[in-house]
Amino acid sequence: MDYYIDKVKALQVLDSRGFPTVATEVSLKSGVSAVAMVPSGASTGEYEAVELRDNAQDYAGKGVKKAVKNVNTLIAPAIMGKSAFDQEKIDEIMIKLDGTDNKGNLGANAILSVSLAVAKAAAKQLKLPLYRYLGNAFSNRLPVPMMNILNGGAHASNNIDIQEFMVMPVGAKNFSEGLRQCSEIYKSLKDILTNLGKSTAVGDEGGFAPDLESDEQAIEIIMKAIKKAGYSDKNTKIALDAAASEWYKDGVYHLPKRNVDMTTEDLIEYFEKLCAMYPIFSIEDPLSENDWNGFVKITDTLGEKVQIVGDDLFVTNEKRLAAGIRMGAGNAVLVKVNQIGTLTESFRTIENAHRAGYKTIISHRSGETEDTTIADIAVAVNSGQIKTGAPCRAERTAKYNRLLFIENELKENAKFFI
Ligand code: 2PG
Ligand code: MG
Repeated sequence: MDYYIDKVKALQVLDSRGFPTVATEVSLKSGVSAVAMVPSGASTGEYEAVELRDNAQDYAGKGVKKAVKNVNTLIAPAIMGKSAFDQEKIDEIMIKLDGTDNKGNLGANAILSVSLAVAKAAAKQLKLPLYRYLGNAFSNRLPVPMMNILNGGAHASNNIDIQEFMVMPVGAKNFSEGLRQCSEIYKSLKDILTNLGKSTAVGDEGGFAPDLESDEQAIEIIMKAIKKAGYSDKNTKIALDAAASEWYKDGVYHLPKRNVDMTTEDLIEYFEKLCAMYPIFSIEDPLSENDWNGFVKITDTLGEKVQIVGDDLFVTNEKRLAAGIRMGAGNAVLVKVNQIGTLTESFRTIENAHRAGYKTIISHRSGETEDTTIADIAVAVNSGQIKTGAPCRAERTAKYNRLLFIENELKENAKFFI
């Protein structure tokens, strides 16, 4: 049959940090083929699926030749001749072939590259855009960007502890206007930093990474940038990713750049204070992936007004999300397909989140490629939010530009809300 998988070929390519990653091309009997590339994190969660690295001489141990070989010699024969429309079955075959809970044998990078490429090839075979193939007739909602414009933490070598400071154009009338709003704010932030004599060098996701007096000053400056660009706290909200797992050791939070120790309670108080001072819509990983009780507490305290997002906490994992839902930890989940390693499992997590009233934010990694699959996923599942970096690096704008194309295609059917 035309839609049977005929060829699976992986190779090592580069991500936006110059590190190797896996790219896989899946070809069908019809001659249709599609390529998918896998992203890679820096502040990775402890419970993420395994990203298989060679630990050999080249690329300082970061090569992915083993993962590439696993695709070409183990996964390829196992899925050859299968229908590309059988996404769940193909993902299941790879999960079984790997045989571990964390994809440690074949590598989540190997498995994901195939999982995504199969879906893309299937969509192409049907001559459907990927968001329509993965979604349905009502997948018409463009996501509100959570645009990272100032970086700290593990993503930058400045003195800021919070990893990501983002703006959200909640008052924009459509996606393209929202994107314009964020880009204008990004530009005015650059001007303000330049006038202050601060560095406008950027971090891994393209946000500026200046040295500042405090994390609060970062928000102050962003508020000024919002105003300078002609917007206000009514139409533009702030989102933070504290990435607090990076600070946590033996029950204490050590903020390395400010060199202060904090307890769970101190941190909750700190975020309460920030939320009282600034228009904060969302806080991601305000506490560690191992601080479940802290997550429950902060959700109790702030969750009515603020989106509390689990990234390292949930790692796009159905089981961890289920535990969070039971306990009332967080009210939203960050979805990163490479944290779990297949499309099927990612969609299951998204579905369960929506069913429990949790919001979903489809997200890039700090190490990215030109692959735009996450833009299509965001529309497919009507997620309403996407996190994909600053508008100054092509691996990030690739996703925004893909969304502009989708918006253009959907015309008056395109919706835009969280
Ligand atoms: C995060 C991500 C993406 P990384 O913590 O949310 O912004 O960073 O890919 O380094 O885990
Ligand atoms: Mg995060």
